[in-house]
Amino acid sequence: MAQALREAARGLGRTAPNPPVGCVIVSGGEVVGRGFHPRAGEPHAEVFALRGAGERARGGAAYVTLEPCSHFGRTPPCADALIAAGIARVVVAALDPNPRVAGRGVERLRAAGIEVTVGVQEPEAVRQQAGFRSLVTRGRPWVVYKYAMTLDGKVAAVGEGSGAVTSAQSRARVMQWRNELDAIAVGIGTVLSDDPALTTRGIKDGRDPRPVIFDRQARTPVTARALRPGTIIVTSPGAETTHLEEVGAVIVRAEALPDALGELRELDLSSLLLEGGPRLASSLFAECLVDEVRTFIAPKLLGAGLPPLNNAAYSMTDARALRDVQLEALGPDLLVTGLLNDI
Ligand code: AOF
Ligand code: ZN
Repeated sequence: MAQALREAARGLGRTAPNPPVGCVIVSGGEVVGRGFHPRAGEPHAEVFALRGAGERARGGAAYVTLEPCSHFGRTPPCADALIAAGIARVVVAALDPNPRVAGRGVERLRAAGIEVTVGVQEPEAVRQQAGFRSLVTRGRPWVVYKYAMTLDGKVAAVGEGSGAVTSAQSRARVMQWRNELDAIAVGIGTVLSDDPALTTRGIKDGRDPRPVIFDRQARTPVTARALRPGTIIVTSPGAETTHLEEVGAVIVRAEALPDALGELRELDLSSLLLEGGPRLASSLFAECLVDEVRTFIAPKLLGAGLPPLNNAAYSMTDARALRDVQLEALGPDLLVTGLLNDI
């Protein structure tokens, strides 16, 4: 299953609104086929793994990170393909929350006499599928707030634009995330002060996340580096956006943040990497719309500067505690990740 999860990861950032899924087929004690779902509309992971295995699939075991589907979508049911190939045993990490599947894939396999085990490495799989699961169960993308701060909790100096807080190693990790999440979001303040490009750099076969600029009054300059054909501008219903549409921006109009996120679902964006600034993050946090936090802490002191969140009116007893917290040392920096909402 660990290998199947690694296969699935190859599709991260490319499959929405579908999930990233991986499949490994084992027969006679060796791996005879592997596959992953590359993008919506293309065959599912099981199909690629079965193709690789050919006749060797007969009597073998399939390890799949998501319950094999039982429905006719853009592609035919994987449960039927596994049955037809003579697979004897199926090991599933997580059930599919899609109401068109939701346990029926497993039922179908069992009815055909296949031994099915569910729940192997389920937490890892569910976390990998957070975007897809969020779209299906909540109708909005999974929101990850990433920020880097000094040891005294500042993300930037007062009155200064960008300026790296963390080491090159930490910044390389951010590039991996940009490659793996569907969209990257910033507030108009960050666009005006830093003019970030919001691209993925230094990753082999990397691709750029879709830029999303939260810009209530449509103040994004047409010269902004993040503005390219397909860049999404989230703005208010009455804002004048002709200049932005002329350069290929996609305009999303919404009064409230939950509605804006719902609109991003319609654009097949399942995950959002929120990279600043504190004002947008604070608004999303206040409405419990930040699902996951990824925080770099650099061993530096600034003395004064901007905090990562600035509007929280919580007392310490009301502090939002992260779940499933993981710590990792990255060169001189510490990376802390955890969940604020359930997947
Ligand atoms: C699987 N294996 O690799 C994936 C699955 O429109 P379709 O035919 O691509 O179906 C999409 C749905 O199939 C998706 O919403 C999810 O429920 C499931 N995805 N299932 O057995 C896969 N990607
Ligand atoms: Zn399928």
